[in-house]
Amino acid sequence: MTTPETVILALGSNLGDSAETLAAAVRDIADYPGISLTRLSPVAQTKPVGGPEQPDYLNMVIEVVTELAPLEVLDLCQETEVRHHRERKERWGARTLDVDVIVHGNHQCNDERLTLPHPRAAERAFVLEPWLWMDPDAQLRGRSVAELAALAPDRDGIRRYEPSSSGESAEA
Ligand code: A4P
Ligand code: MG
Repeated sequence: MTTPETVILALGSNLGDSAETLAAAVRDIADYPGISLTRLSPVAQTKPVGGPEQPDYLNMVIEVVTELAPLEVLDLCQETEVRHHRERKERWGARTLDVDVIVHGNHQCNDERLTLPHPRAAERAFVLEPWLWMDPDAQLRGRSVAELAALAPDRDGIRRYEPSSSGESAEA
């Protein structure tokens, strides 16, 4: 155990009932021993970045405060993915749940299991936009998340998730 750190986690889902999966995953993480959930973002509906053709994602970020070490936080992210039936078939493929560690305090890490800060977060609006909605003053690698989000190539593919209007049947 060390001093408490502020940790940003990014959640994504594009298989199954993604809205329910995200809500349940946030509850699971908040219930985990040693974790205090401090903030959570609205949910974003996002166009897929990379990988094969696949459905839109729902993405969100949460802020937790914890004394758990970075690799312990990664373990809890991966346990949460498994609990929600994550299967790893292809990189960047569709998934019921992805939980990534974006930052863990000021830790920098290049372990074979964990890179911190997350190596692709700074260029991904599907992480940056919800983070900004949650915390307009957020910083990543010494730059404002607002500035990074404005530059992200996928920024036009992000909108607030509106449960009542996003179902396929609503498009008929
Ligand atoms: N790993 C290393 N560092 C980290 C970290 N900071 N957080 C390792 C989490 N995991 C980290 O991840 C692969 C390996 O990364 C793990 O074994 C872990 O030890 P994975 O979750 O098994 O596979 P993945 O998610 O398919 O790969 P990757 O490279 O992490 O993908 P990304 O970069 O997370 O991208 N488009 C939209 N709109 N929304 C999305 O959520 N997600 C992806 C996945 C692509 N396109 C997307 C979305
Ligand atoms: Mg991942």
